[in-house]
Amino acid sequence: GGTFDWQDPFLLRGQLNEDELLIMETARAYAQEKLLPRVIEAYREEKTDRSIFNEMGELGLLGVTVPEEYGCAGASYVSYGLVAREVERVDSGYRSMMSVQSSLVMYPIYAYGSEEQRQKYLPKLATGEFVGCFGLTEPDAGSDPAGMRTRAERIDGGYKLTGSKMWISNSPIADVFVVWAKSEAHDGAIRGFVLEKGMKGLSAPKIGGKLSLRASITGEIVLDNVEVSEDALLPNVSGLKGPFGCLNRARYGIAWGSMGAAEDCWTRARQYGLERVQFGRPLAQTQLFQKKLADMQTEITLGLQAALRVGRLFDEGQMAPEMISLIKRNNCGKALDIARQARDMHGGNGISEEYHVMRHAQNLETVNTYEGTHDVHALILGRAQTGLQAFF
Ligand code: TGC
Ligand code: FAD
Repeated sequence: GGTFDWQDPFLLRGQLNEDELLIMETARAYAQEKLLPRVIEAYREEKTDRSIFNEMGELGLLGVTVPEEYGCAGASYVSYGLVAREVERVDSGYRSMMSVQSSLVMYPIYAYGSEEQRQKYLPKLATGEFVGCFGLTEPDAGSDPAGMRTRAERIDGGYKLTGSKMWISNSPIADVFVVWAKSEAHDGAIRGFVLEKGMKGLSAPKIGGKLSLRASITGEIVLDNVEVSEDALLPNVSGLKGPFGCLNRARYGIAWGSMGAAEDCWTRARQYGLERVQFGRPLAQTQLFQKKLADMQTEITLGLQAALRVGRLFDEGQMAPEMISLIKRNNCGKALDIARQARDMHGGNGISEEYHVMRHAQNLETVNTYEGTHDVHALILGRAQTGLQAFF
């Protein structure tokens, strides 16, 4: 017979190999010991701590799937997912900082870059000496990135970039900018460019007033006739499949990460219910409270098992993007529901920063929206099963 572990009903731990367990424990210890103690103030003050990149880099938590020859761990996609889960157990914004660096900056430089670009950027992005950002979204092109206006014009020896990007994680503190633009020299195809802080005409003003993801800095990218040489172009990809190849990886990580945030909400709600007494008994001894806990446990167990399955397929080279849409959409939507429930189960205390659940709920509003909204992923899955395009 088996034993039932309420926190790990399907014995997920037992499905991980030694390397995966080690990287998970490293990430968990770092997140709980170093990130958790500073998150309340970072969120309240809307302050992003740049040194988090250096700390994560030191532990090998940046670009974990990139090969060792570039200073990275060369680990599995399951390992990457486990890191995302542990970091987002503390805060979705911290996971954002990590996943943009890993999946949206290091991955495209590795997968689409020249050997010189790899050597120049990857080791420093791996240690956190460089911070990266990824510019796809624009003020008038979010769900529909094909509608972007940013242009690369051919000039002598290179390109001139013009346009603006909106809602870009890490951009105000970034050293390296992976930017997507329609390139006139390539028949208007979308191409990737690697820009560097300090280039003439390049700026990245911070977007203030966010009521979600406040520990992660977000900005614009303004390209005012930025001139770059030929070696800024990512040579080995053309078209939307370039940025989408990066998004597949980030979305996969978010499917794991959102479950980490949900687990934190669930276990905090359970603990609160055991301690809080009303009507002469613990809240956790009421049927409604237990039903909510059972629903949370069920959705988290299923969501994590699904993420692990897709991670294994990823590592076997069997990943299809629709699988990722399925788990990104499901896990983010369920995590948001769980965070809102946990907030409610804490009563008035639930709105206070010291109980953490309201912060998770606010963060998950962003997580459910970025990297393809909940509804955009429904349309991707709808198209895949009907063959009918419903976007436009
Ligand atoms: P569509 O016609 O479907 O495809 C155009 C080309 O792209 C290829 N493709 C993919 N390739 C690899 N992986 C995928 N997932 C792919 N999806 C599409 C496709 O094969 C085609 O290639 P080709 O060679 O035939 O040209 O494109 P569409 O314009 O109809 O797109 C529709 C839609 C809605 C699915 C898509 O545009 C979409 O996913 N929209 C959502 C946009 C989005 O996710 N933006 C994210 C911005 S980055 C971000 O949010 C970072 S936050 C991170 C953080 O802080 O953690
Ligand atoms: P819209 O596309 O305008 O969508 C608005 C609403 O309309 C949504 O509910 C959507 O589901 C719905 N909708 C859209 N199209 C359809 C349709 N065809 N049918 C039915 N409903 C539809 N982007 C980057 O490039 N890099 C980053 O680092 C980055 N970081 C971000 C960080 C934060 C904090 C936030 C909030 C966003 C970030 N984004 C980033 C942008 C993010 O990817 C976009 O916000 C997201 O893709 C949605 O685009 P939009 O905001 O333009 O919304």
